[in-house]
Amino acid sequence: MAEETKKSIDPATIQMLEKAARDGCRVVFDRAESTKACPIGAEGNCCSICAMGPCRVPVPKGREETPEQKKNRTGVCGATAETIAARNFARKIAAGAAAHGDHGRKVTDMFIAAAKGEAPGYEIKDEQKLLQLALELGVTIGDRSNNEIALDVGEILRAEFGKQEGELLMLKRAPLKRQELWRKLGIAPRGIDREIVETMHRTHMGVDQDYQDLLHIGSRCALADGWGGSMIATELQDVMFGTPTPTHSQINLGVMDKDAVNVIIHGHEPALAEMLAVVSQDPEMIEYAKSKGASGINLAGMCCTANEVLMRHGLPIAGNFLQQELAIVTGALEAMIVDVQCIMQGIVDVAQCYHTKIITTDARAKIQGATHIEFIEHDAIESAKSILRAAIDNFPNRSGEVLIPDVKADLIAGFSHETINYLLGGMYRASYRPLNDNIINGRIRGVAGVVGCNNARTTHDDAHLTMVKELIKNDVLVIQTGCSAMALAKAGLMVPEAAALYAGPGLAEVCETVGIPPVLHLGACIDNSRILMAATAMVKEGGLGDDISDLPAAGAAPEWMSEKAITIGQYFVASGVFTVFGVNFPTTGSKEVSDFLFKDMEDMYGGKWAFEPDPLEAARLMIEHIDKKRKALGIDKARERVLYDMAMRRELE
Ligand code: SF4
Ligand code: MSK
Repeated sequence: MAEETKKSIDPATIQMLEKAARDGCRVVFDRAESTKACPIGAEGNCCSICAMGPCRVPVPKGREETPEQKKNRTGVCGATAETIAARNFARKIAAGAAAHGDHGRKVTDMFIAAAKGEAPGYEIKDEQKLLQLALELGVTIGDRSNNEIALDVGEILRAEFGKQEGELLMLKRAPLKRQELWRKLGIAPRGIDREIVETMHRTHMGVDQDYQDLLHIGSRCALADGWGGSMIATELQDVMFGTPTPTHSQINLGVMDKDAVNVIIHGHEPALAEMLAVVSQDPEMIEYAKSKGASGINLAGMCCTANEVLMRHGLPIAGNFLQQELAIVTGALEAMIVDVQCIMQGIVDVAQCYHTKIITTDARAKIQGATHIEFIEHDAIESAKSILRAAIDNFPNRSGEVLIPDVKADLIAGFSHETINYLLGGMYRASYRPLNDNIINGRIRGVAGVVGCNNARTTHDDAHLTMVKELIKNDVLVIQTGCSAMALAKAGLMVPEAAALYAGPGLAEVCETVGIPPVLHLGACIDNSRILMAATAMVKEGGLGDDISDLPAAGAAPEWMSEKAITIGQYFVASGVFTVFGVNFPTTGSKEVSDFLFKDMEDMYGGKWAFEPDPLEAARLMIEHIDKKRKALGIDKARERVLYDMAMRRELE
């Protein structure tokens, strides 16, 4: 028991780890013990990009290195430890940008198909957002139909992926000062694919071998994700599936139902999940489930696909990244339906211990040993039904012990940046003014974006919870996405009542007045673009400087594991945000590269990286940065003076 407690702080996870051990089933936590991380690769000191290598260039431990020894510590081609670390880092950025970009491209293709009437079942759900996008992109509105407008919007945004020159259109959303800085530094991205391709080329053997230059083009590639691929995905998903509004739901393995056909949809893209949410309510499908002896169909999400359907349909979440195999261990999961990204190959082996069917649905993501049933967007309803039928057919195959942990929590999700606008300012004067005012008067000390994954090398969920509790205790409003948001939701911090229990007095007062939790769920990893938009809205509202880097704000990914997290971190830094990562950091093997990321980038971008595995210390760094920005804005005194008298309470209301 003590052993399992160290692996996770989540009681449902601990219970399922014990069951997996009883069942003789090996899961990710076991594999993390038997497969040790390579310390040389972890620090960025291994290069394997050509067949003269892999070359390992670690800093010698326990002895001072002479300049001569350092000079000779190179790969076979002569590449220095700095070049190797920077090249590895830039390649991670390119991979993350490619993942988000390809998601964005697929959404754009579907959006165009829906506008042409070639994807029945998908339609324009948020007309207002469509018209706003049309205005922004210069598309004629007049008396044209939504589909005609959407077709133009879709074509313009699809062209952003293959654009060869100029600048990405959505860069214009950033504060003017930020745009000018990107142009001056030569890091304003031209086209999404172009930046990814150029980064891959420049990091090929024998091309760009200046570590500063490599990190710089890495920034351009990352910006092509944050203000390009990810932002396009979020915008078009909102138009097609609806912009999220606050929604109540539940989270953790306890949302599974032992009497129903349990189906989990796992991955990142919402197209199939949206359709499954619809067809799982179809009386014909429910009857089919009953004909197999089940009480009905229970659909839940996992990882970011879960966030997508949670925000728009209130569908429950079964868990975050490290829980994907544990849902199978319950013995009650008929099918895990996966699309793309963050799907561990291990789920196929775990499924062999039980009766669960693993169904891959995307041509880009197949797994040996899984059943592949391709989801056809052009025939979405029938296609989703046939996938669901395969899950239902598996219900009679249940065998062995069924044990669903009696652990779940309530949560409120769906805080798009538009919703924050309405909630704070009211329907008739929607604005970020109240947020800015409460930051200026000191009730809210600042804002922190805490995002990212779980990592089997560190105690599951612990760093997320410890960091966020410390931040809100110090009156920092926390906004979240991805698996980090799920960690806080499971711990019960995403309900309005959490403000009185966990938040400092100023933040608690604002949350109680507005009726929001102290920790806001903004969506999936792709929706970190919503955080960029929220930060920009705060700048444009006035009173907190004229660039994102002036805001009393910080970012963190305390349990990151994915390359996408590095891309997100880099686009935050290049947008002016101080960003702290935990677990490990892939450049610590090179002092020069780390210094460039942890110090010099602040002079260039106004934002920089930090690495701090202790979540309390990381929170302290974030608060220190927020206080530094408050001082620079001249609003540090307001916070010292803040007293909650009746007049101020009335003014809040
Ligand atoms: Fe080694 Fe250079 Fe080849 Fe990298 S590119 S593997 S450092 S020889
Ligand atoms: S799902 S990228 S483990 S947050 Fe977006 Fe979670 Fe990280 Fe995947």
